[in-house]
Amino acid sequence: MERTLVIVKPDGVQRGLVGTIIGRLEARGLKIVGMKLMQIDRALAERHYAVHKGKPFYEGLLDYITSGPVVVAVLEGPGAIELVRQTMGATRPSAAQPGTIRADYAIDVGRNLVHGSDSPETARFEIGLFFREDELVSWQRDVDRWIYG
Ligand code: DAT
Ligand code: MG
Repeated sequence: MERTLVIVKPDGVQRGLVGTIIGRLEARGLKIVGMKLMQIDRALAERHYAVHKGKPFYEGLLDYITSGPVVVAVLEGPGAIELVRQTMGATRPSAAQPGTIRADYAIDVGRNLVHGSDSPETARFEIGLFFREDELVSWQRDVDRWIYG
C-alpha cells in the first residue's frame, strides 16, 4: 500500500474546489489517512519546493503557495502516487488531458490547483514535512474489498 501527499493549492481553496478535487481522488478509491487546512509559511514552502530553487518560476511559486490557506492530505492506496498524478493531469493545464483536474478546472501553470508527490522518495519526504506520525490514521474501510479486488 502506497501513500502520497496531495495539496489543494490556495487557488483551489479560494475557488471552492476543495470538495471537487479531494472528491475526485476519493471517488477513484483512494483513502484519506490525513487531512488539514493550513497556511504554508515561507520556510516550509522553501523546503517543499527545494528541487525548484534557482528556476525562473521559483519565487513566484513560493508567493503562490504561501498566498492563502491550503488543504493538505495524505491519500493511500495501491499505486497511489501514480494514480494521483494521472488524475491531476499535466503540470501545464493547457497540455493536460480532458477529464483530469488541471484540464477541467485550470488554465495557467502558475494556478494549477493541486500538488501530488512524484515518487516514493518524494512522497515520504513531503508527508514528513506536513504531518506528524500521530496525525495520520491507519484505518480499514468496509468498502475496500469492492475497490481493491
Ligand atoms: P508538478 O506540480 O506537476 O509536479 P513540477 O514539480 O515540475 O510540477 O513544478 C512544481 C510547480 O511549479 C508546478 O505545479 C507549477 C510550477 N511550475 C512548474 N513549471 C513551471 C513553469 N515553467 N512556469 C511556471 N510555473 C511552473
Ligand atoms: Mg512536482
